[in-house]
Amino acid sequence: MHKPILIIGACGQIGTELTFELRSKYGAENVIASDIREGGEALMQSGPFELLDATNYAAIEDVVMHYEIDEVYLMAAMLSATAEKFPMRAWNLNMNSLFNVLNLAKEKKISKVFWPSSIAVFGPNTPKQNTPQSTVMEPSTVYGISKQSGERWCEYYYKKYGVDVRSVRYPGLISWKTMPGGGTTDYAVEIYHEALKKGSYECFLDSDTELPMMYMDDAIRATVSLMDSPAEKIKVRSSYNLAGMNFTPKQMAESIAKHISAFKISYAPDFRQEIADSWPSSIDDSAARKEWGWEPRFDLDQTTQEMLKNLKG
Ligand code: AKB
Repeated sequence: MHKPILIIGACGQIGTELTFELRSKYGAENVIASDIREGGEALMQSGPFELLDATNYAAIEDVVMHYEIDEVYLMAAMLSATAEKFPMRAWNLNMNSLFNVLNLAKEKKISKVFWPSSIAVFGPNTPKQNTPQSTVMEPSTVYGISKQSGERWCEYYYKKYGVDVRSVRYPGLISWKTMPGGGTTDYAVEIYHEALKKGSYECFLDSDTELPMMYMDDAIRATVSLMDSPAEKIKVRSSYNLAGMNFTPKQMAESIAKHISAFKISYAPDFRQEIADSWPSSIDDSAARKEWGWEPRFDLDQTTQEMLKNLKG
């Protein structure tokens, strides 16, 4: 039997689907979902849930001791667009929550940690195409600075204290079960909802802004596979580059128009354009492929098909 798992930030876009996947793999009772607020009905009814503030060390420790938690997935974070509006709140949430979990592992109260990083660790001076695993980073957003710092701390805790922490740099994630909130790549989810509702979408990024993206099924499979891999295979203890597909809003609109022929897209770039312009267009994920066998399955057209089918219901 698998030892109990705690998911912090279980009601968000990734947390929701991760909770469902881990519950089906390890049994609902072995996966404790937690968040600062309650989530959707399906999630709340699928197994144990605790209200939990990721910045409160004592509260997390209580839950860990009570359920004899062995692994923590820390999914709570403030994303790029919101973090630009509330820099200190973003820094406090993104960093303190990470320290709380790393310190629990350092004190041997848990034995494994998953913490997500992001393509936001890269900045305007990073090579844009096929961005290498190790390269110039210099992130220019609050969120990116917190993720890059987090990566340094993960590696430090691994080297100094032997903490088994694992991480991937998620690209923009596309999913239908739970909406994303406060990200720069959110357009790639909103567009499907609006296409079905109104047949049109006004995009907050320019037509030719190419970004790395991934369908949620691939992201969850990558996460579970990294956590399942034997420790000696995990050579990167900051965070692994992870790639799915790359496309522009224009290409996404063309993919949707294959199903909804009258679909129209217009462009009204806002402050999020500058964030997107500072990020890579494509990612080299050869380290993840070589070291723990990562391989994406979904391309843009397959993603469009899945999104439209599931959102139609
Ligand atoms: C965001 O847009 O902030 C996130 C991310 C790329 O980490 N989706």
